[in-house]
Amino acid sequence: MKRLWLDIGDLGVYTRPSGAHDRWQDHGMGLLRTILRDAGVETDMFSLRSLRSWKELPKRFEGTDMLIMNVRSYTFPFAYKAAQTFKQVNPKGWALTGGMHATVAPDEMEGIDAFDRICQGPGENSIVGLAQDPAAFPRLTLGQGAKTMADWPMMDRTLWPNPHLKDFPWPLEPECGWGPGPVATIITSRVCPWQCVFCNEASFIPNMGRKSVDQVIDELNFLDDHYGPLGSVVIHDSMFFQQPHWLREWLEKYPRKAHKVWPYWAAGRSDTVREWPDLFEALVRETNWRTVSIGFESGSDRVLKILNKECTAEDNNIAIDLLNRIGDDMEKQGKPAPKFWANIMLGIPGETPADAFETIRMLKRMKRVMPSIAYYAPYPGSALGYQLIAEGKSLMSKDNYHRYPKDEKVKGIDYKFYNRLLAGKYDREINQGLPMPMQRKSGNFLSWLIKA
Ligand code: B12
Ligand code: SF4
Repeated sequence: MKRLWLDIGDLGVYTRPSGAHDRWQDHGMGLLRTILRDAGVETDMFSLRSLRSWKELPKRFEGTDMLIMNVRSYTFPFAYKAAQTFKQVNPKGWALTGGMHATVAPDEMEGIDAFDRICQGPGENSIVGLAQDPAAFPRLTLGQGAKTMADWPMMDRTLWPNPHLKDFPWPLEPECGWGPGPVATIITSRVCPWQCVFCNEASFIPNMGRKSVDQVIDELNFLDDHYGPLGSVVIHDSMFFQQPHWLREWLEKYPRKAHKVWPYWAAGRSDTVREWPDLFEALVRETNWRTVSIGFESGSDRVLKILNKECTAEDNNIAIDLLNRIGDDMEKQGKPAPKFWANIMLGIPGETPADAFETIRMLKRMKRVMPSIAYYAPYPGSALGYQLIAEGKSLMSKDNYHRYPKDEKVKGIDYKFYNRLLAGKYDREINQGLPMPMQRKSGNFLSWLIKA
């Protein structure tokens, strides 16, 4: 059987200059292709991102018996179109799907006739059987995962698509402004235990053990030896700053055992930074946690409550002041200062203009920041997403999940106001609530609006 794993993402990302975040490789696909290869099940690989137009796709499917895809909600429209094309070329072929969208929106997946098998949940212990004998499974099937990430084989990154671009250090990844290239993206933990209503991934991703610190460092050293020298690391965990005992071991071993203390990007929460400030500061200073991604989301307590963020505006300010202080001190010592990657959401149902002004004030408080601002998007899987979909207020559909930064995502939200806000049109009102030094920062944040 000739099997093809189709990597899905925006067309053209691997053929023309594109945003770095559109170019990240897919760990789900890398892991499952490694497991398949180790079991002797061959798969070819092709990336939609290497196409310039959909017209080129049919010939890529010629002679293929099975199409396999990892479908997330934001790639669902592409998976849908690719499967239809596949069926036109190979009416008797199998289209095998799994991934996050299959897990959280099985009804939408089942509505697409071209998907022959839809696997919900993790796929580590199911993918081999499914790829060998799909007929033995019902159309909608529940996958089996590993108990702990320690059981994952080290992913073979040469199974990722090679974009063949001068600025793409395959099988490593290009730098994106967070640290020098080549970059190694890694995942050390799988599930964040909090329950923010726009995310709450713990309700749809089964809990699993974290990779050991040694395993993570060994993998980085291996990548450095074989494909390096590595420039920096991106830790793709939804929540890196959890489990203090693991973090303490990382603090103790990473500077000592890694070939180099590569600077890295990783995510935390403001309430736990406030709870474990010494651990946070030591990680920033001693392990080169150079880009600190925090889901601040909002500067307003009202909105943080709507989101069930379980962080307060005060937690946010304390985390900001702490990193500002660490940064000032490191700069004085001639060292590069850590920066925030500040995740911010606007256009949240129930948010007032006064709340949104508080959010921009919070951003201006950060001395060194790369804002990552998104208009709230109601994803299935999340509690708020499911609610808005049920109420008919979501503007995301199977044809436009994959939207662009300024796209409108929820009915009844005044996006004109938000576009004006990000263009700095309300700077006077915002600055009224701020001390002088913070007022100076430019109020134009439109270019920081990201796809969401
Ligand atoms: C890394 C990451 C990214 C990277 C993506 C890199 C890439 N090219 O894949 C970046 C930073 C670009 C990204 C962006 C976004 N992401 Co993201 N991301 C993640 C994250 C943290 C890890 C993904 C990962 O690699 N997981 C590990 C692998 C092993 O898991 P996996 O891919 O799901 O695969 C497993 C199963 O799904 C299954 N499986 C997968 N494929 C198949 C196929 C078959 C046949 C079978 C049987 C099984 C199977 O088996 C695998 C092993 O168990 C997840 C959260 C998480 N904890 O997973 C969020 C997550 C996937 N992202 C999400 C979202 C919403 C986004 C954003 C919209 C914004 C945001 N909230 O972050 C943007 C979208 C950008 C855009 N519009 O293009 C949601 C998706 C929700 C959904 N309903 O699809 C998640 C779950 C986070 C969350 N809780 O909100 N993301
Ligand atoms: S938004 Fe962040 S803190 Fe909240 S559940 Fe998701 S990953 Fe965890």
